[in-house]
Amino acid sequence: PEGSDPRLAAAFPTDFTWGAATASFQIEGATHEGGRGPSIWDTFCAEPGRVVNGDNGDVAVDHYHRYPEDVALMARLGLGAYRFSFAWPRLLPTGSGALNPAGVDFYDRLVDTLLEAGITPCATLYHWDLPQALQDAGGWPARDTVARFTDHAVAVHAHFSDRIRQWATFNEPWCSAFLGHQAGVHAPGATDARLSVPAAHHLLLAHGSALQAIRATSADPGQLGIVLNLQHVSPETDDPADVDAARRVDAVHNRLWLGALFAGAYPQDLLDDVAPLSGLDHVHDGDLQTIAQPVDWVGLNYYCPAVVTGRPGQSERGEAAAAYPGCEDVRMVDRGRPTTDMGWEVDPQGFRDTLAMLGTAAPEVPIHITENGAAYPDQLVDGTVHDADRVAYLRTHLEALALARADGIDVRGYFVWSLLDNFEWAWGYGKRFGVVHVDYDTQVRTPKDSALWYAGLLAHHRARWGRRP
Ligand code: GBH
Repeated sequence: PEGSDPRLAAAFPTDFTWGAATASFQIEGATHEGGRGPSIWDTFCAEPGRVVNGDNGDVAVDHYHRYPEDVALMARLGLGAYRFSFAWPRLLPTGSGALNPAGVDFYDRLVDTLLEAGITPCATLYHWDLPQALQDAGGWPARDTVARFTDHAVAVHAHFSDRIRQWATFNEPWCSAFLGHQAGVHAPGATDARLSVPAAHHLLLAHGSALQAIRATSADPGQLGIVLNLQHVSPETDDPADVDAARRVDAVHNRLWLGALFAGAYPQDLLDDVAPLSGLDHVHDGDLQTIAQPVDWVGLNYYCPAVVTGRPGQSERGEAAAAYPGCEDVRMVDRGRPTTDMGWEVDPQGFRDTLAMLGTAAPEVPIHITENGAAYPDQLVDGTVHDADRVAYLRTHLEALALARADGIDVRGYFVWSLLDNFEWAWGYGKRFGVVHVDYDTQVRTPKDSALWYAGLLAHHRARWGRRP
C-alpha cells in the first residue's frame, strides 16, 4: 500500500486493536426522528453566537440513515474496531424511564451490522449530549444527575452487553465540566466555578456509580473504563510564575481526574485552589471510594500538549485560561511550531509525555488511544483529498506511540479521530477531522489519502502477523 510503512506496522503486536472513532451528536443527524428528545447541544446550537455559522446537528453526516454505507466503508478500510457513542436522548428522550424502542432499534441495527462486517463495537455511554430535560433539572452540577446516568448506563449495558464488550462511561469529562461550565464554549454554556467544579465531581461520581451498578447487576459486564483527554502541561520557562501556572493547569486538566480515579483522592493543592471559588460541599463522605472503582481499561484522547505562562504580556492561544478556575492570569504559549486547523500544536513528543503521565498514575491499567487525529482545511479536488499534513500527523504520532510502548506503557489499541468529517462542536462543520471526506451538500463520502494510508498500515499489520491482508 502506497506510502504506508511496514516497519511502523510491525512495531505493534498481533492483538493490537486498530479502529476509528465518532460520537453520536457529531454524525447522526435525525435529531427529530425516532422519538429522540432534545439534548443540551440542540439547545446550545439554537442560541445565537454559540456555534460558528449557526451550524447544528439536525443533519450532521446523516449517519442515522447511512450507517450501512458507513460500516461498509469501515470494512473496506480494514478497521478492526469502531468506537461510537450512544445518544442518551435517543434512548431515553427525557433522560429517564423506559428505553425508547426506536432508539434501541437504531443501535441494534448498527451493532449487528458492525458484527456482521467483523468489526468490534466499542461504546461510549456519554459523549456530551445530555437530555435537555436533565439540564432543566440542574444538569451535571446537580447530584441527582448521577442517579439518572447510572440508570441509563445499566439499562443500555443490559441490552447491548451480549454484543459489546468494551465500554466507556464518559468521554472527556474535563470538557463537559470545564468547557461546558467554566469557559462556556460547550453546552450548556455556563461560566461559573460554582457549577464547573461540582459538575466535574458529579461526572466522576456517575462514572463510579455506574461501574458499581453494572457490576452488581451483570454476570458478564465486559471491560469497563473511562476516556480522559489528558494533556501534558509544561511551564514556558523556569520563572516561578510559569511553574505555578503549569501546576494549576495540570491540577485541573490532569491530576483532578487521575487522583480521584486512581488514587482515591483529589490533589490537595487543587482543593486549596478551588475551595474559595466553588466550595466543596458537593463532595460527600464515601464519594471518592465510589469514584475510585477499579477500571478494566482507560482511554486517552490526545491532540496536543499545553505550554503555559503565568507572566503577563505573552501571546494567547487556544481555549486558554478561561477553562481553568483560578487561572485567569494564565495563558497558553504559542511556541511558533506548526499547528493544525484548530491552532493546536503538532507535537508527537507531547503524546509520549502524556502517555508517561498516565502510565505512572495507572501503571496496572491497559490503555487504549480512543482518539488521535487532526483538522486540516482539506480540499476535494478531482474526487480525492491529498491530505499529506494529516498523514504526517498520524504517522509521527503512531511513531511516538510505538516509542511509548517500548518505554513499557501498556497501550492495546488506537482509534483515529475521526472516521468522517463531522460536527466539530462550537466550530460547526468548518473544521474537518475525518480520514474520510464528507460533502455536506450531497453527503457523499470520499476516503482521503490519510484513510488510504491508514488502511495500508492496517494491511501491513495483518500481513506482518500472517493474516490475510
Ligand atoms: C475531542 O475533544 C472530542 O472527544 C471530540 O468529540 C472532538 O471532535 C475532537 O476531540 C476534536 O476536537 O488550547 O491548544 O491547549 C478534544 C478537546 C482538544 C480540548 C484540545 C482541549 C486544548 C487545545 N480538547 N484542547 S489548546
